[in-house]
Amino acid sequence: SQLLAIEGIPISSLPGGRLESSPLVGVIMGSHSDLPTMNAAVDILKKFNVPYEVDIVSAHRTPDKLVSYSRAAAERGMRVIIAGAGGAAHLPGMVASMTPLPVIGVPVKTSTLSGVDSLYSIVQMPRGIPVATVAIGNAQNAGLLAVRMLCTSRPDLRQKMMDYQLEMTDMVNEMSSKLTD
Ligand code: RP5
Repeated sequence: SQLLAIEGIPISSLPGGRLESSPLVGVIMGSHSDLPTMNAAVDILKKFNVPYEVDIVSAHRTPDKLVSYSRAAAERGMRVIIAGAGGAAHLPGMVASMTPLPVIGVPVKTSTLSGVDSLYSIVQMPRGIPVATVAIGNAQNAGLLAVRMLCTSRPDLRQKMMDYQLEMTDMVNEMSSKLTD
């Protein structure tokens, strides 16, 4: 397997990284520089105990890997792919063109155009090839959307999602009650 390092850590040794035998969700990104953004999706998958893998797949720098990864994903047992990219962000759309699985695109914020370039690249897909696009930099929502997709056939996950939503409600109510104290 490919040994990619992120700040000296091989990606294969990241929690839930390439060692996971049957990941349900693939979290991929165009560059190691996207990892700080994409970690929020990984955190959600960990919280919901969903098997996942993380990898770097660049539409431009590793085009052959893009093809092999996308074509193999469904047969490997994956159910959802989360793809983050910045700038000329072709990764999510190209993956979606080569797999029947749902693809969630995360537009990564860029320094030159603040991620508007990434957003437009990802959201403006042609008819026939959908990519579910989250807000700029919002990989947390990508993770949550992936879990919700899995919820359609997993009542246990659905329950966890409802608990998560209740937790948020409780948190807001608590903040609100502090304001009126
Ligand atoms: C895209 O180009 C990546 O997804 C990244 O967001 C952006 C910049 O990549 P680096 O130059 O930081 O590797 O392909």
